[in-house]
Amino acid sequence: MTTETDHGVGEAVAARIERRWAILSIVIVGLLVGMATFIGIHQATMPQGRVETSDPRTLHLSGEFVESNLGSTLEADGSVTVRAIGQQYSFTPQCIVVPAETPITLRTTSADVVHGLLIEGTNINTMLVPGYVAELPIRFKAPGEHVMPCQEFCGIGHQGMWGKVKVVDKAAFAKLAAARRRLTCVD
Ligand SMILES: [Cu+2]
Repeated sequence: MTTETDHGVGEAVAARIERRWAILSIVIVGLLVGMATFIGIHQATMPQGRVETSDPRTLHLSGEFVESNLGSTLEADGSVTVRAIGQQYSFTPQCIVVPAETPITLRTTSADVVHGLLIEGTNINTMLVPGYVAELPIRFKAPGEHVMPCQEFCGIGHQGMWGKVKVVDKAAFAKLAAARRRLTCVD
């Protein structure tokens, strides 16, 4: 049987535990708010690790994104660099040719508005922002074809903005690369 005093003691214990939990939850909320504030301020005040810019107004005149420099290149170390641009409403080159089982660096930018670049069946998915270079590493396991749609609404012709990636056998690519400096699969 509980007495009056027992009841009072129990109530005091319950109140103390309740207060402790209340303080703990306030501390947790405070900690999270503090973390979010710190991360937000830190990100806003620190420069990003690596930002590469390009001038969309002179893209076609000079620099690495001039038309004659677009497409795939076999580098001296055996890797491949692909340069492409997005513009309303196509990619240049329209069809990218790359070798399988090879480290590939994709370097892209936009000549006008924001576009998106997605290679179906891979984790390649980036935005092409005018003024900035988007660089991504890719590696294809096997030869095949992948569609490459623009995944960012970029205007009235957006739904027609598609490209293609053709992955060929490593030896076949080397043969193509021996004949031409910049490769594409556009006939
Ligand atoms: Cu687009």
